Amino acid sequence: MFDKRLDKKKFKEEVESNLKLLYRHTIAEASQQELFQAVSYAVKEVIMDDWISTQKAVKEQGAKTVVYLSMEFLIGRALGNNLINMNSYRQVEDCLAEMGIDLNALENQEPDPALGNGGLGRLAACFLESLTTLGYPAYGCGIRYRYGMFKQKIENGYQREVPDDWLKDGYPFELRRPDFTQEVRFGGTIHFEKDANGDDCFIQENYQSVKAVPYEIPIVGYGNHMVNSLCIWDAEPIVNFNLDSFDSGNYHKAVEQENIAKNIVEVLYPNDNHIAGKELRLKQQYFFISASLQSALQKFKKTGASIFTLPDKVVFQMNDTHPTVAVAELMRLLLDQEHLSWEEAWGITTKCVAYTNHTIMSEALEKWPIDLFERLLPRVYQIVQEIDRRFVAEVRSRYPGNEEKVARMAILYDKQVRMAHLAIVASFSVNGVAALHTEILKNQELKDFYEMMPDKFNNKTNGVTQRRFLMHANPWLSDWITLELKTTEWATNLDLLAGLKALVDNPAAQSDFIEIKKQNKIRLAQYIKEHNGIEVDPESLFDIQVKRLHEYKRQLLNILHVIYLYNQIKENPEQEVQKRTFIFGAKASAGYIRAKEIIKLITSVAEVVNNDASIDGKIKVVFIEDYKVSNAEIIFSAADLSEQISTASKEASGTGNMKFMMNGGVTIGTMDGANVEIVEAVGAENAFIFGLSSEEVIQYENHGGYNPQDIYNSDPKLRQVIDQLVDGTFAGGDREMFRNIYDSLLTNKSGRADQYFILKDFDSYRQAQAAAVAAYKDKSAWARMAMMNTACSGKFSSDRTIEEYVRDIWHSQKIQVEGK
Ligand code: T68
Repeated sequence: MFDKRLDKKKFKEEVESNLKLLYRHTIAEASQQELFQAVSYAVKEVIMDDWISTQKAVKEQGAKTVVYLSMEFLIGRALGNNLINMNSYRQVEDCLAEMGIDLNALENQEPDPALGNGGLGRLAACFLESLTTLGYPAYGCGIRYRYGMFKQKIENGYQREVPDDWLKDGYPFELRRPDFTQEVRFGGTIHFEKDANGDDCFIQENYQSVKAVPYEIPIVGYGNHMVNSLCIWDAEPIVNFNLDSFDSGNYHKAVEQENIAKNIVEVLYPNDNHIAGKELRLKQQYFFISASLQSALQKFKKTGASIFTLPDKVVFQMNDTHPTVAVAELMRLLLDQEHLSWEEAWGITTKCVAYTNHTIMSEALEKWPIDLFERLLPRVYQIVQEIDRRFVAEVRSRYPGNEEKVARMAILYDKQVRMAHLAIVASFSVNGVAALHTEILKNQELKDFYEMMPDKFNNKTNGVTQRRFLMHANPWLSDWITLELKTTEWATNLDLLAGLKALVDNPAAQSDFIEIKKQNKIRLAQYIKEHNGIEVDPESLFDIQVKRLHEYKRQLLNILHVIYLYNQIKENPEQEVQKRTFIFGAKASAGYIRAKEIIKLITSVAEVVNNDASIDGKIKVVFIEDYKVSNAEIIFSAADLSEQISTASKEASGTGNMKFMMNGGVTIGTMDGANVEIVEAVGAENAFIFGLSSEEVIQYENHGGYNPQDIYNSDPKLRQVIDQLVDGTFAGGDREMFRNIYDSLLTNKSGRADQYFILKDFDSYRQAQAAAVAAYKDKSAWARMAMMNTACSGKFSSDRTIEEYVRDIWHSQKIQVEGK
């Protein structure tokens, strides 16, 4: 049932009135962007009612609120998804069509808010959507970056970063809330004095401060009238910019304050799984955490409840260590503003904060130099010192004489603040994001902590929302599922997809499934033609790897295998081969040179392969520019093969793997992250698994690696591929262009040779690829496999993940919202 408030006549009037109000235009005069804005405001108008009712219901029902603290929320476009969740997509689509407006074209006018890097930020967005759909009061707290993740342009095969000016036309779904402004202070000096009541009181002087102004974005639940909020903080100068001032001292001060504020929220750091350790980043962290916690405490205090009941009403979930300064900031507010004792404040804090770990990559472990931390956050640092002092005393009493353990576990060590240790010590829950990842945390990375406090540790395997990644991304498959299952209930109960298992051997169902996949491949082929100017054949096997570019994710293994295939085809021109299209999409962090070299290699191989008439188009290689949430939705649904080929033990979970699976993509992958659970759910016969296990990788790593030269010497076809990196084949004769990549595989000039076991896994990958292609020949068997993947993907809904967080960590309650 569509939302009655989006009645066609009313909706049309609303759009017309918005166009007039915003632009003094009629429908005929309006540009596509203006139409997008007017339609979005018309939708927002309806959302507002539910937003207000939700606020009221939360207050009245007094349920516990989940506050999800995250530096990143990769929310993607809102218009289409809001309509899906309001059960009104088709209704509005028809209504607009009658007005001569194409909803799909309007959706493409929306900026794709890229306030995140990759999996971690997208997970936060899926979680907010699931929390809302399931009826739990929650809000996300983050940063309103002026520029989000950069836009990627490929020029001459190289990545160029272009600023993402997502706010340039105005973002219709946000709401500025100046009434809830907070002040955040940096630096200065502190001392304590007695106040009028004789209480100790901390005085901070000569500090810099900025105003934190919240903007709220509605998060619309599916079919339940619930609307939670994502609150993102903007920074503004605290002094008023007085242009009439002739006092140049004031003028400069005002400009300076303006710049300090502007800088903080200027741009998202474009690194995933890597920490640059810049002062501005710590400023961003403290800025949004201090604002969020002050605001949460104010809201709580308005209810009049005793501060000691805070843990019954709020839980702060820290999305990785980036928000971990929350531990000390909450202590500061409880000590200095609420005047609690240390024990009282610690008692509350440790019942309110929980921590999710997303990586074991050592370069992603956040550590701040103490001098920087202390200079920027003097009072917070004092508190961290005291937390560390008490914790170290506890470790010493538990493990007398074991100073090595103390050194390994301390929060402050080697002139650094170890944020993960601070998070673990204070949190009542520490979770990994897939079963294998959590085991590695417990047995390797965080072993000391697990031994000392085993009860805190738990696993929460990631999930993704089927409303965006199936219903919105793949309307054809969604309609078919609804038809076959005779219900739309799978929208909120993805386990129902298991009902499709009954159809996997049914020839008619198989051919429907194949036809839907083909339509999605045609849609992607059109996108590729339009955006990359490359013609690809929708009849070919679509083999897709889309994710951030990182050495551990091994896009290099994939492209080396493509080179191998190319060589084979050239050597055996008569041999029948399966036509294949290898599709890549990946952004590299701006400063990650090796990752950028790998992009150049992929685009260079594409250039040669796609233009070699002698191979008769048997393989094509496409690098999709600017991989982002909006084109991801088109990409996942079009895959035959889903590449999940990280070095085992390195990918904490992965979530793209789940999006492909839901859409009937078959995994070719290693036993890493959530792939393990995907294979467990779908059966090993419905996936192509290869490579070293995580135990084997860890074994090798503990013994200094392995010798790739042995493999290079014993596998002539692989050797040919590696040699082609430096014989100019893919570099127009330039032998140096890919020298660094070559060296990284064979020598240990920069660290361990072949650190990510590419040569070691190559043969096994080649075999898995061959097996996949052989399986693809049998259309019916392949359709069965693909359908099994969709049918078994129920577990990977973020609804399941959220229910587990609620059951084991948050203990929050659902609320009811009355729709108008
Ligand atoms: C990802 N992490 C994991 N990090 O790599 C992925 N890092 O396996 C997992 O599925 C996903 O988190 C969700 O749990 C990231 O995406 C970052 O983006 C990041 C950002 C800043 C600093 C460090």
